[in-house]
Amino acid sequence: MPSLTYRTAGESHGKALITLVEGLPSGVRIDSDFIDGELRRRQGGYGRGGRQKIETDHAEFITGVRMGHTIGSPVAMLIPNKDSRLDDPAATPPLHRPRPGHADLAGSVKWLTTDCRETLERASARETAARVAAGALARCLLRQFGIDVFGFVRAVGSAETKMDVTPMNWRELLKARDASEVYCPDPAADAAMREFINDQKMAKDTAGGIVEAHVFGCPIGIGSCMTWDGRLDSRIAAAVVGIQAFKGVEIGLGFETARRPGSRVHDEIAFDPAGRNTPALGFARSTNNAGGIEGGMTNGQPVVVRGAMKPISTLGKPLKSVDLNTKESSEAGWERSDISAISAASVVMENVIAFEIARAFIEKFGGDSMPEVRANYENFLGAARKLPL
Ligand code: EPS
Repeated sequence: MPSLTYRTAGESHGKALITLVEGLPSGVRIDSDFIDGELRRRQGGYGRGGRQKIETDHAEFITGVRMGHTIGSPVAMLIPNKDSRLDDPAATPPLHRPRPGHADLAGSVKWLTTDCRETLERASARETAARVAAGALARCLLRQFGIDVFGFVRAVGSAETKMDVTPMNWRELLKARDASEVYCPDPAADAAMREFINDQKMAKDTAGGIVEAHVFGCPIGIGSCMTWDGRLDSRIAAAVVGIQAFKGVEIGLGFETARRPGSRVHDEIAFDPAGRNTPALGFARSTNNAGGIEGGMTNGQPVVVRGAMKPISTLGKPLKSVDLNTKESSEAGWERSDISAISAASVVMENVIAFEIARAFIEKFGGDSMPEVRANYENFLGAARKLPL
């Protein structure tokens, strides 16, 4: 059984972004409104630059879908770039002064050019639209098994929400998040975050932040402790730190686990027969410090992930740099950019995590068609409920 995978292609100001998803079973109903809704959310947020006023991202299905559902063949999606001008040298002039923090310097040297544009066009976070399309497509499958993902902005600069997210309150929080320009469901924190972003704008500076995602409804046992790259936490960490500008990832209590004794870290196990028919099979925890993953496998509790995004590296008041042609000291180049893309980053993280969940789900329950996947899923849960066999 081939695993579920995706690749992307496309430059920021090229013709289009492309996503190729392989390994989906036939019979996944495509919810185009949902996928485009996620693309629209990725375009939004407080502190974005001018580009998002130009684009109206939409994923066009080129292959793999017939009459609104997958047919088992590779799925290619195309997101056209309206601001397409890569072959026009006047509209995309060379950039010789690398921005500290961006891919400009390392990429130019690596590909033996002094024009940073050759690298920045692909390094740009515009590519995350293609990843969101992949994740949102995977969610069309996950939602058929009651698996949902909720992402939001936890912190921007010193502004942070202490809000608890639970299986009971997340749908309410989702409404509050969608009413917030920063994508933070806590109105007081939302105001403080906007203020921090405004301050950076005034100072011609930029802002990063911390985003958080919760995955609800995962059955026990997806992922594996048997191989390092089969561990779900290892894959999630790679997917999150693989997002442009992400510098750190935490699962559950994360780095805080290192500061506490074991008795204040590990989540005690109870059994509640009333929960026997849920994906957690009745195994209950009063805390979820593990963030839903033990031994690289889901344990039936929500999967909880945080990612740290550094501030955007294009500064209105540029940092010192060096001209790659003359080697003389100079200010870094400036390109149209965002003051903060943290809200968009929450959408990207939520969707790349969803894809990793779907990949592990398909590894455990995969089949050629959705009825086969459904049968495998029900069969496993039925056997697990009967333990000891
Ligand atoms: C982005 C598109 C880009 C940037 C940003 C994210 O558009 P443009 O370069 O045309 O203004 O706004 O990219 C970066 C942060 C970056 O470092 O390149 C998008 O669609 O998300």
